[in-house]
Amino acid sequence: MSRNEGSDKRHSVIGNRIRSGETESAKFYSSSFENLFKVKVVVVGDVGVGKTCLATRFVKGTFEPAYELTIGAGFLCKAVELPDYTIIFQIWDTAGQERYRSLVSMYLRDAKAALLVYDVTDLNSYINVSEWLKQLRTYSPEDIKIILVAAKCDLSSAVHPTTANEYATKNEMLFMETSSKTGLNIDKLFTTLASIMNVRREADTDSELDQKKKNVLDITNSDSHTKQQCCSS
Ligand SMILES: Nc1nc2c(ncn2[C@@H]2O[C@H](COP(=O)(O)OP(=O)(O)O)[C@@H](O)[C@H]2O)c(=O)[nH]1
Ligand SMILES: [Mg+2]
Repeated sequence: MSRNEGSDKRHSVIGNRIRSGETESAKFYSSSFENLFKVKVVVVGDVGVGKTCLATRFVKGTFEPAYELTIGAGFLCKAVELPDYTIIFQIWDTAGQERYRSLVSMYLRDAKAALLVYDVTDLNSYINVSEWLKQLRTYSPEDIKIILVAAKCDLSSAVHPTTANEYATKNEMLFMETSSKTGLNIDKLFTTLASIMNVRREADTDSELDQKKKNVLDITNSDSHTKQQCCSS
């Protein structure tokens, strides 16, 4: 039985909502926040590569093909439970258009992880990966974890996965083939991210724990705000 299992009967994280049951969620989290970590993930890549579908597929478990263009950025939250701790992913789904590039760099500043997405049917979106990587390396923290994500793998590919995998390795990224339509590797993408995050090492001091507690409570209290920001709702 995992450490959090007993508590899950009263509280569960569903989509962008942290639900509380018999007791107030603040009380619950103040007793168990040591095992709860918030990780900001930024999703970048050209417009139309499937960023919004990917975030939505992971958080809501659905594929809604006719997405509107993302304006600026919006975020969704979902928890991933590992044996010893739980990570709450705050997933920032950004707009891929050129005019939002400077805005994207703002979101990168305190990102702990990034998903750099290209569309396997669109060679141009793969060619542009190097531009996105440049932006990531310029504006995000040095120790950011990046996964190169091949999206729409249910369709025939214009980019050989071996080529993309080699590029990823050379540039210190992981590589994963996904499909938001079929669900291929969507959960695995985030459990992989969770397993490489080094959250324990980052939260050693009391002040960091205090900040983390505050962050968790912020999420707990900001459900309506979160909903407004979600591009897909
Ligand atoms: N076949 C297929 N189409 C997808 C997939 N993911 C997204 N799409 C389609 O690609 C288009 C753009 O997706 P969207 O998530 O809005 O791209 P974004 O601009 O990067 O956020 C939409 O028409 C989606 O239906 C996928 O995994 N498979
Ligand atoms: Mg979008």
